[in-house]
Amino acid sequence: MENQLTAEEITKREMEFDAKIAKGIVVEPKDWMPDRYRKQLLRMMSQHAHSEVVGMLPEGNWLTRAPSLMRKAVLLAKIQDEAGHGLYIYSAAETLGTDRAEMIDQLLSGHAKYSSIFNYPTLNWADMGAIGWLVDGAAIVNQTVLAKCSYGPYSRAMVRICKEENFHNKQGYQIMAYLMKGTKEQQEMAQDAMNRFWWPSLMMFGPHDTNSPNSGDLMKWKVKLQTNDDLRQRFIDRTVPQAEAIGLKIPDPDLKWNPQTRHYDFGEINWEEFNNVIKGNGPCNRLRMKQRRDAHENGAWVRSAALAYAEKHGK
Ligand code: FAQ
Repeated sequence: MENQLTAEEITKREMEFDAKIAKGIVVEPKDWMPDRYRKQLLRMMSQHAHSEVVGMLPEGNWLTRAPSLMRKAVLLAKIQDEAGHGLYIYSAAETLGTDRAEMIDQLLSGHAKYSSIFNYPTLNWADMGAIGWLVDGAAIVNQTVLAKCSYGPYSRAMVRICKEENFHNKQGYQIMAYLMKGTKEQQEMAQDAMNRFWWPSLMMFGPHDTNSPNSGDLMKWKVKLQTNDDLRQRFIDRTVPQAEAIGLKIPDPDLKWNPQTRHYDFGEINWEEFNNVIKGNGPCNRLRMKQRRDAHENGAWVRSAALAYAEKHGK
């Protein structure tokens, strides 16, 4: 820890640390690291883990109303995967010295963030397609890069998570493609889901680079290898042709292929909406927190039974 070292020693260690990062050497839990690196990682990893867990709620809303047994089984498997992702990331975050219970307390007391996207309602079955395709699609674009980040436990968790997110992404796209081959009502349902989830999916990548206070540290230390805007662009470039292939329209009048840059130009995100959602005033923030707190209280007996079992069997 830094407080046991003199200022000179800290400077020397920080220079060694920066040189190690520059060489692409992966940082492991027992290695020395600057306090700020540890804090930034914890902030990002805890919000990521909370996102996976809160992210189960909008899809959980449709478990009892899936249109067939096969769709229900697939959705259930996907939601269980998200719970697993939360656990991998909480475990990886614990290697930085913060207990999982503490991170969960921060979430339940409203002090920790989770992704803005999960504060939007899921109003029709096509929303399950839009979440798998767009939300998991955005998560993959971000996480494929995070799988190469400088912190070993986080990068290794991302490798497995990305494999599972790929399956989620394909099942979501398949739901949308299936609906687009269906009746006029089904096509309208898919387009409605697209209209509501497109812009919030772009917001998942965070503020513009010029308004992103954490990017400087994170890029310097190779936690982030690409900026918020670069990843957002990459997501748009890969998603627009997928939408076109099944006949869905992107709800952005300014969206246009730019032959010079070889990227899509697109309209401005509603940052006022984004800021409101991350401040807790989105359409479902209060509901999500209530659902999470209720689930935590209702699960108390499971945690105490598991603890009693572990104590009895010396685990
Ligand atoms: N929502 O300085 P930056 C998933 C906050 S997983 C809420 O740019 P940073 C799987 C940010 O925390 C989705 N808050 O921040 C799934 C910071 O506030 P703070 C989650 C946001 O860290 C699918 C402030 O704004 N993925 O979907 C958001 O450099 C389906 C300033 O921002 C990850 O978490 C936002 N969208 O970049 C599950 C990936 N954007 O903390 C279920 C890991 C920004 O200083 C179903 N995280 N903020 O108070 C990251 O890559 C980064 O943390 C960013 C933000 C890109 C999210």
